[in-house]
Amino acid sequence: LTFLLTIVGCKENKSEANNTDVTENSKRPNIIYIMADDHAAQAISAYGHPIGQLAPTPNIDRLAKNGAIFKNNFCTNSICGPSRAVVLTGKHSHVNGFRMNGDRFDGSQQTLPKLLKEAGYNTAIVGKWHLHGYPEGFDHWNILNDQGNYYNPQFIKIQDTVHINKKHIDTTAHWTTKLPDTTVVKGYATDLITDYAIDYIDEKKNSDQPFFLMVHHKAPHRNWMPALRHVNKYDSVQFPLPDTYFTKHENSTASKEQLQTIYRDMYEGHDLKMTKEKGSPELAWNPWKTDFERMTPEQRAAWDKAYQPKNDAFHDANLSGKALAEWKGQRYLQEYLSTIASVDEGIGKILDYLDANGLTENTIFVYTSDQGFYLGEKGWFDKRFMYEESLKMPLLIQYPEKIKPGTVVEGLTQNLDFAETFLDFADVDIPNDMQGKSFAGLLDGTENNEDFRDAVYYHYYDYPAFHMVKKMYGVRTNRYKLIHVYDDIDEWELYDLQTDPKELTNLIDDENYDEIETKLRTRLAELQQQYKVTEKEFEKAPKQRVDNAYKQFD
Ligand code: SGN
Ligand code: CA
Repeated sequence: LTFLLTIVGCKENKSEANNTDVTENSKRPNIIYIMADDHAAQAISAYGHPIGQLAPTPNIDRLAKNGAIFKNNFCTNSICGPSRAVVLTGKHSHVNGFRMNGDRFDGSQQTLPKLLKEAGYNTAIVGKWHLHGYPEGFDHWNILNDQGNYYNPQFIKIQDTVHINKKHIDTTAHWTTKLPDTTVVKGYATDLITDYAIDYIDEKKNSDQPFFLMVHHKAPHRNWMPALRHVNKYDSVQFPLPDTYFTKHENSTASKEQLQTIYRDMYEGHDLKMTKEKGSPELAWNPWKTDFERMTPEQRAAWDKAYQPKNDAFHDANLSGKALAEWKGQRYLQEYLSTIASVDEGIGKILDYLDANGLTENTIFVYTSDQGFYLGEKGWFDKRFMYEESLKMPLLIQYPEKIKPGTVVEGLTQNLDFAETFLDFADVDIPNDMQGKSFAGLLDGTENNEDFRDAVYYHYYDYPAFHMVKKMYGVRTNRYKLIHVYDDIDEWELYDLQTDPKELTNLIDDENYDEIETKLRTRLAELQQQYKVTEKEFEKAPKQRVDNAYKQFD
């Protein structure tokens, strides 16, 4: 290991003993990294947004109370697989090679779990993987097949593939081409993943070896199916729809041309659980039947019993136009937030388990989401844009040994920094080729928020694809954001987050901002140089593909 580290180089050399001496291990912190899928900060009560206040997350909030809440944590590329690849490698998408969801993660490269494992940690992942291929660098894993399903999901365990790798399947194949004999487990995904996490901790709790456990929920990813115990949870709550719900997207072509508008693009059956007609449980537009057809007859009956009265009431109301669009926004929020209820309960269960077993003090407990999410702002769901709702990732960390209760981190941090921060806390050398920066100093109070970072770099590539959000890259500072949208258009957007936090006024042609624009362009170019961005990153998709995609998704 030392030899390897010398070759690749380290940002800061920790003592060699720390990497090899197992007696040191008992003092190293355990790391529990919990990442939800598409959990918006607006939907976590500790973040103070009105939606979160009406659908509180008391257990996630415990982390803010006992540890730290991050107010300016950003992803580098707002989409699932790429965010996960950044977390695993501490490198931007163009360096780790996973730019968009269809890509395949090169598991042979250096990753956080591999580094921790080499340094004496036991490593594990349970839940969503979504990087195609199978996890490497983990002693234990039990992952959802592809995106996973809420009810009776299919899991793939390490044992399955050890066997499979040798005998049956081509591990370079895409997930969906040939599934191994995986296990369909009866139950609800969020609860199962929580239980698997606790089983693993329970097994490791008396070991001398510290552990690193990644717990990746499917929830609250589309199609937002709550657990049966929560199907009526928010029926009588009126959530505030954002005042930008019907905005016209005056000066952003990408915003105009996206296909992620709640009242236009959501599937009435599959997503909004609307029925075809009064008195019938038959779902309206439901193109991917498998989410519902996999339920047992008992589960489905309980589900229909809960939804029938509210769906019948909807038919009676006979809504149209704006009222219908607003109703859909309400239904979406009810579904999304009641799906989160189980995630929050699961966090509570794990925290209680740690408390009861004396593990809390020496465990770094992280809660985050792979990116932000839209809860009706600008009329949208999903993510992908470089605007705040999608760019910001919630992040809360509890670590009693190093973090004072009630710490608020305002510095500009990123998922790019996670790997380095964990290595830092675990006292493992940080390789030079990682592109983030440990924010441990912001947590133990040895570093200033203002000095941590002045600007973050972003690049989204997944176009043409579902939701048709155009390719874009840009820079965000404390106050401003400059975005270049490219591919079938070439458009720049500039926002002043202080005067226009909802990013509705594109200032790119405003002369008063010329000087700021020039500075941002310079900073953007510097960041691209620092992160080793090459011309190759700005390739355009063939026009034919774009046209076909619009036909397919529209
Ligand atoms: C699915 C969803 C999309 C979502 C992508 C990516 N549709 O395709 O709405 O944007 O995943 O999400 S669904 O109806 O099939 O759920 S990601 O979090 O995996 O990147
Ligand atoms: Ca996601």
